[in-house]
Amino acid sequence: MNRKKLILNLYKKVYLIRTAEELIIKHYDNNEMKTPMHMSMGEEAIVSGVYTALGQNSLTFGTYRSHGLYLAATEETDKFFAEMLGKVTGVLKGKGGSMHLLSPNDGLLGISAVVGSTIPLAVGAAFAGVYLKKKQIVTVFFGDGAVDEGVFWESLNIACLKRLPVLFVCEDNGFAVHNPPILRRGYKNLVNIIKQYYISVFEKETTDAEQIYNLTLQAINSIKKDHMPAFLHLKYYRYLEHVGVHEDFNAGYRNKKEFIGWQKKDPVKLLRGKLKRIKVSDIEILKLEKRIDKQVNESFQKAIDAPFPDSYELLKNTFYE
Ligand SMILES: Cc1ncc(C[n+]2csc(CCOP(=O)(O)OP(=O)(O)O)c2C)c(N)n1
Repeated sequence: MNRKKLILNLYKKVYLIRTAEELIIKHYDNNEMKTPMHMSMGEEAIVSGVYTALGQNSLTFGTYRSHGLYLAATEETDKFFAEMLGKVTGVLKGKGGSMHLLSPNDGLLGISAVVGSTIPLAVGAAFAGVYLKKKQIVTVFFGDGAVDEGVFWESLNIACLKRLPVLFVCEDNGFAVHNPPILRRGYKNLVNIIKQYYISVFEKETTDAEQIYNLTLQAINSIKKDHMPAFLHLKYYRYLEHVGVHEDFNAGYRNKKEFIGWQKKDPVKLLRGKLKRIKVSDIEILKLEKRIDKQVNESFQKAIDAPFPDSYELLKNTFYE
């Protein structure tokens, strides 16, 4: 892929994620969406950069904060908004909400509300892939809070021991809800500990999706070449409250000054600036943005107009069926 095409592709994803979430913010307080919202704002470069680098044959798992991952993977918004509104046309017929998005056709196998719970699933999927002789990398996204769960260390251990093709992506926003690592961990530096395992470690503090794309390519190459898992540690700043669509700088656990610093390198603005620097015309950028604005608005309206599931749907796809 040439550089212009790559950056346009990345921009398409980050802009889509941001625009879709801005629409959620606009409507959320009207109480049309009954699902809790863990917003991706601030994190767009990670999911877009990593997902673009993964290639077609890969499998992915995420967390309850995965609007961005779903949109980066699918670039579709009809089923996305319908799910947020609990409509029958949604990803899971309106029964899953924001914390249960998936798209197996795009390799996105699942996300979950239970912190850390998709990490062993990814390791299991990688084990199955090796057993079945599929040349497949499995990527799992998780927050820095998930690292405080025992299941993370057990999964990491078995992936290293069995040299499984897992790409662990730690999206580190520095908080588990409101708690910083100093209140949660009896050790100093996460990455230093991970380096003691048989795993290739990559880390960068950047909001530039192109840099994250390139770092992910390096991680993927190392998995293929060394037959070892890889660990990607990426920092970002969560723009909004832990759950919900508002800012929470009055909550006392962080301050707005920091946020203003991160906003200067906002992933969407940063990539837009890059497009201009590589001489993509304003017209081309605006055309792309307008197309996405239209897609998002039309999808939202379709979701509003769609019916709710019938009550018999409630027990379908469950053990009671
Ligand atoms: C097993 C489990 N324990 C606790 C919770 C409650 N909980 C929800 S989110 C969260 C913090 C997770 O932080 P992190 O993994 O860093 O993800 P972030 O929300 O920052 O994206 C906790 C403890 C949960 N959902 N699941």
